[in-house]
Amino acid sequence: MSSASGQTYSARASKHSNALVKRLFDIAELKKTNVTVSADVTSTMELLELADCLGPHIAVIKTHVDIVSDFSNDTVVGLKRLAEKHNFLIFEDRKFIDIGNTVQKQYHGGALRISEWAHIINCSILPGGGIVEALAQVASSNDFHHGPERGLLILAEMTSKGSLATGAYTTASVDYAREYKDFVIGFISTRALTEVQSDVTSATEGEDFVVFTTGVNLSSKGDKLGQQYQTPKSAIERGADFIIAGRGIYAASDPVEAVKRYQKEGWDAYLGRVARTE
Ligand code: 5BU
Repeated sequence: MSSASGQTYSARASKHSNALVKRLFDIAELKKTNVTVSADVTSTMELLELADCLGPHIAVIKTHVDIVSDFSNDTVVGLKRLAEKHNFLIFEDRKFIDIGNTVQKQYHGGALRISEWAHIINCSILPGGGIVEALAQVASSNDFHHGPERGLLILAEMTSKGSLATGAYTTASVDYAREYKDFVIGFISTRALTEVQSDVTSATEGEDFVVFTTGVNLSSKGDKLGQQYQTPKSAIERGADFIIAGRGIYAASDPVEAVKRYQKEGWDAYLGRVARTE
């Protein structure tokens, strides 16, 4: 596990050079939560209701706005208002995966205008480093200074059965993160990756990429379409800094009671990890 993983969120915030990561760690520490809820609901009303009732217990809301059937400016205005009210960040799980010229248009244009409201986005590095460069150009463009602070997570591993995001692909994800470390804030992965051995790059002093782990569920081992789950505790012990849970929270009979359980289990596991490293 990386040395950063053993430190508190506030220690990491105080040393980190990226303003968005500082803010993320500050939110975690202030609200005592490392939960990202994956709000995979299909209407604006459901999305905003979830964001409002779960807001006090989460650090980040993860969206798939392309599944929201009535997506409009109201969706964005509502989400931004609730992000301010409850102090959480917005992560659009769009998984960009195309040539640079196309992803630039997908990131800042179209019906979704993701760069105007999402703090965090993610991409696969299957197309090569050009995708990261292209997204970074949009994020730093003068045209978008009115938007939020922005950062990218590289999709380094996937939780679905038979995933091909392994081995050389995962190692290349770490290489690209290091190459574009001003814009890449971390990884979507099932574990900490800083000790991945690469022939191309090596960790720099104080390297601190944030690990978001999907496929987290307290009561299920997986679904019928290949999703594979681990518990919040296991995810944090393997190096997750933020646990991402969807159906385990929003499909529970009482989502607020559920998010509190994920919050407690995730936070206790984080405290345990930090205590073991002291
Ligand atoms: P679930 O309901 O907790 O299974 O939802 C998981 C969410 O995380 C869902 O939005 C997926 O699109 C997302 N996800 C994932 O499950 N596994 C991955 O490897 C990646 C994303 Br990347």
